[in-house]
Amino acid sequence: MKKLELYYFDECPYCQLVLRTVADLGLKDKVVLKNIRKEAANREKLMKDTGRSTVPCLYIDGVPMFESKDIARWLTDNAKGL
Ligand SMILES: N[C@@H](CCC(=O)N[C@@H](CS)C(=O)NCC(=O)O)C(=O)O
Repeated sequence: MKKLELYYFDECPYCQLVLRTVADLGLKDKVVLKNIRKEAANREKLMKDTGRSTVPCLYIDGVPMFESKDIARWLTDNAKGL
């Protein structure tokens, strides 16, 4: 089972696209949400790992993936095996 962590914040429309995809695919219990506005430590971790604070960012087994459309596509393609 893959470890999935989504770095996001609520007001970000690109994050909302990914969050909707997560919900639509029934993956809410499989994706750990890391709000970067509510938890400074989440933002710091994202910055430390990637040098960026851009969201959404999905960590897949510790490897960060940026770009909402790429993330949504990956989730859709892999949902059955998660
Ligand atoms: N093309 C990107 C756009 C992501 C984006 O612009 N995110 C904004 C928030 S809505 C952001 O994180 N801006 C701050 C930054 O890039 O440091 C995607 O679709 O994921």
